[in-house]
Amino acid sequence: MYTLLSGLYKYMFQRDEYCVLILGLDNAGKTTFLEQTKTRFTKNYKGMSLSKITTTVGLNIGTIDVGKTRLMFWDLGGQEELQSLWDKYYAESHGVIYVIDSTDEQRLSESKRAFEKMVTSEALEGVPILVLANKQDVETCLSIPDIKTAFSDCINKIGKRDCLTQACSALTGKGVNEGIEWMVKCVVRNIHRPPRQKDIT
Ligand SMILES: Nc1nc2c(ncn2[C@@H]2O[C@H](COP(=O)(O)OP(=O)(O)OP(=O)(O)O)[C@@H](O)[C@H]2O)c(=O)[nH]1
Ligand SMILES: [Mg+2]
Repeated sequence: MYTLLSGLYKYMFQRDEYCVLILGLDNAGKTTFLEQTKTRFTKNYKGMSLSKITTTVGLNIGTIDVGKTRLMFWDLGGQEELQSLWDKYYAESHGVIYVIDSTDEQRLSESKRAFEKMVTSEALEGVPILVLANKQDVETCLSIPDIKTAFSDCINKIGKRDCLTQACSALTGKGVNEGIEWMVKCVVRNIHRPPRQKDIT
């Protein structure tokens, strides 16, 4: 009887909550992506104008609900001196969204190094990673095959986990819904990192 009632309570009043980190070099478009995501997944959300977003010093937090799943985002600053703070959040996270600026060929190898360091961290073992090839609205940007080639020697390091590279424009919203829906599916089925349970408010 207790199990039945507690199951009913959970079904009615609780939501599974997952923490998702948004990482990548400064200027990649992480905060723009977060704002675009909140706008798309939250009814009547009136966020800041995307053109007013400035570099993140510290972190931005955002939450969206997709059905009975709640994603809590931590968007961390990507500047070099802030990257050393990323790993403080790894143990708590259920998923990572790694944002690449597809218009910045010069910094692609720097982005790859930061990605490699992140992906080989033990605290993130098995955690799904969504790689966003951002700024695809810019005509001259690198294509998905270009980016996959540049990151090809990371493949072994990714190991056995869900990983998807998605073309995206945080500015126009292209690829945002697809990326988020993929992440929801992955975190929900990842039995190694159980969700936090939160009462619906
Ligand atoms: N064309 C284009 N510009 C974008 C896109 N996403 C972000 N930007 C621009 O890129 C710049 C940096 O965006 P942010 O969202 O602040 O980048 P960030 O990754 O959060 O940077 P940090 O907070 O410094 O780590 C801004 O001028 C954005 O308008 C995109 O999809 N297309
Ligand atoms: Mg930012």
